[in-house]
Amino acid sequence: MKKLTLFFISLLLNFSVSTAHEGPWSAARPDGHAPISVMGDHMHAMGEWMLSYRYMTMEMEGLLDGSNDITASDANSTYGYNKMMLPKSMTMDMHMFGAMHAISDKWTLMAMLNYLDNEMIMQGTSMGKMESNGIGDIKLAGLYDLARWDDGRRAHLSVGLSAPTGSIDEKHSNGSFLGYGMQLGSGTWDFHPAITYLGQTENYSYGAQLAGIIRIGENDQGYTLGDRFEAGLWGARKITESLSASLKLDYSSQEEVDGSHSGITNMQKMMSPANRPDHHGRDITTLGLGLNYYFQNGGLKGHRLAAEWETPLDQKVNGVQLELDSTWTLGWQYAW
Ligand SMILES: [Cu+2]
Repeated sequence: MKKLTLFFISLLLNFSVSTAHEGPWSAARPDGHAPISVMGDHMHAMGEWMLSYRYMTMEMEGLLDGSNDITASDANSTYGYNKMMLPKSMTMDMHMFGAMHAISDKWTLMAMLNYLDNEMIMQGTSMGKMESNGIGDIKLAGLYDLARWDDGRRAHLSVGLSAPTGSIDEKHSNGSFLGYGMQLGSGTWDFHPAITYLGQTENYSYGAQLAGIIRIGENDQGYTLGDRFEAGLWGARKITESLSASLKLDYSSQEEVDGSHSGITNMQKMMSPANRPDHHGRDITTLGLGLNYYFQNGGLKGHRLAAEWETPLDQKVNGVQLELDSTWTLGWQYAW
């Protein structure tokens, strides 16, 4: 792992000595798209369509109090939580379907629909698994071209809105409501602004994106998920005409939940942090290593496959929460 990280870092350092790009930014290369975990990274030329599918799986295990590892016994003695009811691990799987269409060279429209599948294992085996699955919040966005320079750089703005199509009424098999992290949507209409900057040279590319999620109002259950801010920075090296490798650094910060789910009882709140609004949201910095493959010839010409693995460099949670271990994103994209 250490060797691989050094390899990617040396690739990025090499960047400064590589030759300058001739002509404008181009999507027709493997790193013409950002690492697969980045959303809304690119625009299309007028009339183009793109379909995409991403599978994202997030693994969480062990408890954190702020940025410190703690045991279930620590959480019991500090916060009075029921040891058996504390979460032990969680897997969040997401199937993400996307479509893009450029109605002009200035505007690309984007639609995204997610299907989520969550599973949480508790410390005590008697409770069984907590599970939830179903569609998430549908998101529509418009990407607006801000600038394109002749030397391979460009920038665009994104304005998006998600609708509360994901359920916030998910329950455990015993009939009690599941905690905030196991619900499938935010329950609110959310505004998603973002700004993206991209650049290319002959063999390298890089990008930066600032993005936010701003919740509008309060949902039907009387709470609002925390607003979110994210800053991503990545670089990629074109290895062949079809393959590129990438390195990404990402920082995100999400606030705690405001209000309280009307179906979650005070007893539930006392037993587990998963049911407490103030024990949600975190600051996290991750490192991502990825590969993009772009089919240039044959029957699959124009198709893209990509994989990215992300792991935290640093994380600080609000209150007591599960620790994020790693995230894998696998994706397919096809534009015509
Ligand atoms: Cu696209």
